[in-house]
Order: sequence, then structure tokens, then C-alpha cells
Amino acid sequence: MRRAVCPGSYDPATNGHLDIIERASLLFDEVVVAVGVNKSKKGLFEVEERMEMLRLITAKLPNVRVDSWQGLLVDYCRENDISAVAKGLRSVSDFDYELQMAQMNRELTGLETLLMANNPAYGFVSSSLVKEVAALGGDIESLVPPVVFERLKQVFPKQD
Ligand code: COD
Repeated sequence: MRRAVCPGSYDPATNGHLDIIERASLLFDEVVVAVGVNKSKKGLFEVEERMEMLRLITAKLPNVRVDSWQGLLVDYCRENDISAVAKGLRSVSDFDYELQMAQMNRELTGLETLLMANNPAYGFVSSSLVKEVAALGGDIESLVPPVVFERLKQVFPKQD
């Protein structure tokens, strides 16, 4: 079975993430969407909440499942029989960072990385910008899946 991981913080998931997950699910037999646990970095949403939102968002994709991991991605992949990482590329700065990680991961265990050109409609979308705009009362409805939009509305109620 060809299995890939789409790793990320997903704090929270955006339409840009979903686009990459959907496209990866067409290329692999199984895709694991893995939320990285970083104890030193407190996110807006708890890891369990991020996973719950991802489960709802990807429920329509039968070969996608959601998990979390801590530590080196290559170790997680080795333990779970995952042979490739699938990621999206938004910019040259993404590329510099991702290329270095891809090369390191290949050196460590032979783990391959597939870098997919992002959908230009979401090229400017990141979890951090979405949170910033939502916190300041901006409209992010078109940038995130409906379940995430509803959660962000609860966290940042509009103050008129
Ligand atoms: N369009 C397309 N793709 C997107 C978009 C968008 N708008 N937004 C995000 N993505 C994709 C990118 O591929 C990105 O890599 C991925 O989604 C995750 O994005 P985030 O923002 O949720 O996650 P990050 O960047 O905070 O997560 C970084 C990882 C946890 C994936 C990374 O640090 C990692 O792989 N760490 C593993 C730890 C490890 O093994 N370290 C050694 C590395 S050699």
C-alpha cells in the first residue's frame, strides 16, 4: 500500500490545507493527516480540537485519516509504514524551507517528499494570517472550511 503523510500544525486547517490533502488522496492509497504536537508552542486550538475539525473536514475522503505525532517526522513515518510526505508550496520561501527538510528527511531514513504547487486561489492563505484577520474582525469565511469558520466565530465573536 502506498501511504503518505500530510504533516502540519493545522491551527486551524484552511482551504489551502484541504486542497493539498484532497489532491494527495488522489495520488496515494492512504493519506494520514498528522498534527504535530509541539509542547513549547501553545496554539489557538488544542491538538484534539484541531484533529476533530480535520476529521469533519476530511470525512468525505474515504482514504484519509487523522492522527497526531510528536518528535521526528521520519520516526513517525517509519513506525507507521509511510513512505512519502506530501506538502504544498506557496512561495519561494516555502521552497527554501521545504527543500532543506526534504533533503534532511531523505538523508535520515530515505523518506521521500512530494512538493505540490499550491492552488493560486489560496496562495496567500496561512493559519496564522487567518487567525489574525479573524481576531481583528475581518471576514475569513472564504478561506477556511465551514466547520473551522464556525469555530473561529465562537473564539472571536464580532464586536460591533
Ligand atoms: N496552500 C498550500 N499548502 C499549504 C497552505 C496553502 N495555503 N498552507 C499550508 N500549506 C501546507 C504546506 O505544505 C505546509 O507545509 C503544510 O500545509 C502545513 O502547514 P502548517 O502551517 O499547518 O504547519 P507548519 O508549517 O507549522 O508545520 C510544520 C511541520 C510540523 C509540518 C514541520 O515543522 C515538520 O515537518 N516538522 C517535523 C519535525 C521534524 O521531523 N523535524 C526535522 C525536520 S528535517
